[in-house]
Amino acid sequence: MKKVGIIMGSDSDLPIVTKATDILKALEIPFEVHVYSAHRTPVEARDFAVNARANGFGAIIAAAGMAAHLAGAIAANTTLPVIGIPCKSSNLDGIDALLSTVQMPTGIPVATVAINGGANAALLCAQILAVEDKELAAKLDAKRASDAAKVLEKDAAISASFN
Ligand code: RP5
Repeated sequence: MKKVGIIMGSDSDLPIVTKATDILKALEIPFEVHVYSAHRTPVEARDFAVNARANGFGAIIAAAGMAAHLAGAIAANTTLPVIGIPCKSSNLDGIDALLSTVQMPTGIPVATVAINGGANAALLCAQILAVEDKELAAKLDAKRASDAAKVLEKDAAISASFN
């Protein structure tokens, strides 16, 4: 199976990235995690993206906060799918990172998830890889069913209290 590359702009983004790694581990998807910054280590960030396909990656998650150019800078250097996670790491509550990540120019797309949306970034990667992987698709179907069952349990509890 292709690997997922996870790049974060700073180790202070790790709590958000952990939401993604937890999902990837549960789905048994191989991944690598690195700290590369579009601003502080632009050469390393670029090199990772340029070599990612040859190095066995199938999708890349880029998590960054503030003036979050990391996902865009990665996407500029690969045609692998790039999922951007805007991180809430400033006194602008992540709106700065959201706009910096989502507002990409035509031709260089970044699939942007919600502010701090680490879990959905991993699930989106899984869904991309599952296009060509029936076993992974079955795991995703099972997770959806399990998640739905949990909601119905909550409905039953709430219904028992109020209805
Ligand atoms: C961004 O600046 C990082 O992705 C992080 O979210 C934010 C703050 O970085 P640190 O000052 O904590 O290293 O580039």
